[in-house]
Amino acid sequence: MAKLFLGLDCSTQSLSVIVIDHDSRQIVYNNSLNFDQALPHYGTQNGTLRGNDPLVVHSPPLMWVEALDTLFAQMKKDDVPLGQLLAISGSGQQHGSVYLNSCAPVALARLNATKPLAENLRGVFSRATSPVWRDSSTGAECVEIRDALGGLEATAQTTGSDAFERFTGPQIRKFYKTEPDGYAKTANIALVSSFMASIIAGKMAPIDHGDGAGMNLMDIRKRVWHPKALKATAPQLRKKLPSLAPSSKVIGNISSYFVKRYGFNPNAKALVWSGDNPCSVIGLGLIKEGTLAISLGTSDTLFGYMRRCRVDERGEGHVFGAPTGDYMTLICFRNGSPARERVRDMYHLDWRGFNQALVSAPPGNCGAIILPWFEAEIVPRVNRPGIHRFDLDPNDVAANCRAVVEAQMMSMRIHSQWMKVAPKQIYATGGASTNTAILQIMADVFDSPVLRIEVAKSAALGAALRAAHGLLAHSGKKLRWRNVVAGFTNPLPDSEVRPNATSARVYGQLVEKYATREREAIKEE
Ligand code: ADP
Ligand code: XUL
Repeated sequence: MAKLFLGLDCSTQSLSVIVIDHDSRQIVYNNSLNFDQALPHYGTQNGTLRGNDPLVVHSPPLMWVEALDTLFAQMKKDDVPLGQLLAISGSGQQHGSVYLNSCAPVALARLNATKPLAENLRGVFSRATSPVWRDSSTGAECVEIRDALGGLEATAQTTGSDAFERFTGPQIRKFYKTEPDGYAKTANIALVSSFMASIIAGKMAPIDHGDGAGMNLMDIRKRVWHPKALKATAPQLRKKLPSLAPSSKVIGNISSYFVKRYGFNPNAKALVWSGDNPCSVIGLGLIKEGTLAISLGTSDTLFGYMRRCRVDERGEGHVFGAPTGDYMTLICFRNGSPARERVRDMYHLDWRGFNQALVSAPPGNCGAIILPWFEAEIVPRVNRPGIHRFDLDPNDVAANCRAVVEAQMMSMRIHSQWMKVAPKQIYATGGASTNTAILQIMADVFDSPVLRIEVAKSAALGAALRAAHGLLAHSGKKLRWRNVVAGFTNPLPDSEVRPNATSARVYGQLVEKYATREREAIKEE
């Protein structure tokens, strides 16, 4: 019989599912439900709710609950053999938090299969909406937590990251300060990942070491809640948080709700969920050092596996737990695709024209540089948006197109140096990774081959692979991660872009000039 495993991904805009047959190394089903389109009564735009304050970005947790029912109903209709599934795990957008009252554990344990999930769980929230990772309204709380933990470097050494606005600790602190009654009524605080895992398992689920590291609350080395961080965040917090666990942990059997309503295998195991980035590390096969992933999406992110915990003392990058039991790093750059689009549109080009412009200027752009901070930047921290040009004529179309991509790649190289990883290869993913001209600049700046890998669903795939690994570990069998991911995570054939030695030498020098200009611009801010 086929060995089937299910992975879910509750992301910002959609709930996705992948079913894999692990023995034959095949994806046998995948589907996705877009929140705005499928559940318009929640009134979200791109999965989120916006109010008057542009810094506040929330989502309704009941929407995620209803999405689960809707997607499973579709799977039943599509004749997915749910009765054969052996284990289920999932991935959630990181940092988002769900606030539950004291009724939640009982409601989860007694889900009534004759009623929809949303009806079962409508009354369990002590806060109707969940702050998510796009929220950046907790600047004051970040300062308070950072100060209480002894400054930027100490905060990063303790929790794996400096205090960031989107991280869960600062978000919890803001809730406690601005809505003390709501905070007092909160008996349990979950992450998106642990909330969804709780529904599947029918009981409050642990938070795993990967997603737990995105909270500014976990001791990154000991993998336990850090007492000083809890104290700096809000009173009585320890009581409201679940336990921490490795992401391979089996919580129990799937809730009977899903067995009765959709015909799931009653012995299917429900595993702990993790964050989307830790899951993507598995879904992309990043299980040893030497390969980095760069995702060129709405934001550009650089991430990879890390064997030993090494923290960025400058507080720009993050260290999370990896599902392998080791670590992963992640750096998030806000001026990604939108910045490339801004320059493209400035000169009235399409992507073809942009690429022609890119290749008609020489590598290194004769020393011309742009700092493309169209929006406030996360890395490096730049609070005031601004475009800075050096030795660059604003009317020179080719040089400006080339400058923005070179700037992004050089910035990634500079700000990932703390990781001390010279990549042997880079996996490029995300919407802009289809653009070979951009990948050539990436290869030359990093002096490393770049291979394309299909990113769609890497988080859900990673979750399904984790389910396969977790079930085996639970039954006392050891399967090497290499064998878990084999056959699922190969780069696209013939997608390799090799670095050009002459161009790489040019960037080796230009990167120094870029770093100096960047430092000066930040000082002047
Ligand atoms: P998200 O992070 O929202 O999932 P995607 O990974 O889907 O985003 O990437 C979307 C982005 O891909 C768009 O904003 C667009 O700028 C970029 N993109 C799509 N095609 C190209 C192309 N040929 N060249 C450069 N960028 C592209
Ligand atoms: C990582 C981050 C995002 C979210 C949503 O720190 O904020 O990548 O996990 O995808």
